[in-house]
Amino acid sequence: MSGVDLSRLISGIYVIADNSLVPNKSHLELARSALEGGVKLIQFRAKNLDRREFYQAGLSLSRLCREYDALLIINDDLEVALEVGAGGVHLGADDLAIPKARQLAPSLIIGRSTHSLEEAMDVEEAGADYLAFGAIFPTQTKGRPTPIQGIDKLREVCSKVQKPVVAIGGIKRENLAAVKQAGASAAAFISEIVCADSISERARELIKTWG
Ligand code: 3NM
Repeated sequence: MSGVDLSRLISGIYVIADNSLVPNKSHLELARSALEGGVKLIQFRAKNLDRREFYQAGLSLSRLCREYDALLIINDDLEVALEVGAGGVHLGADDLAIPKARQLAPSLIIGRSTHSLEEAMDVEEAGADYLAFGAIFPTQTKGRPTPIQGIDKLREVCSKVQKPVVAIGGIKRENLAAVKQAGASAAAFISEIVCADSISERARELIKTWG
């Protein structure tokens, strides 16, 4: 995406509002608490909603993120990202190819999940605005487990791609400093944030640890 300072937008603490581990909390509640804690980057991820529910929750999140001057990224669904006025879309390997996504939505920031150095380089070449690389550490959160990459692989990816790299998978307060030192632009969280007793307090701690 041209004319946008991606390294500023895709940086620091990247919260994935996904309530599959805490079904008693809504996506909106999760996002609001994270935003109150100072988070500026939210992804909306929901594998259990039908399209209408996904759209409606996305619209509420889009309004909320605007209030907090935060960037909203919609997982998987480019149409919903456009319809709700989100800032970006996050695609997986099974979703739209990046050139096609770019053609359909030139105004969106386009991110892509990657799980190897080769894939990360291909995705950059294909024109993604940022790439997520994982799983850095073991995680129980993702239904379909991805290979564990470790910090050394993360460092290698960060040194070989120019676009912002979002580290994902098993990231906690305790390992966040190592993730930053490896060169990641941002760190993405689900369980460490959504399972916290106080989400806003946890968000503040993570922001402080990131520095
Ligand atoms: N994607 P947690 S790992 C959604 O490797 C997701 O692509 C991953 O949750 C990948 O912070 C992951 O609780 C789960 O480990 C992230």
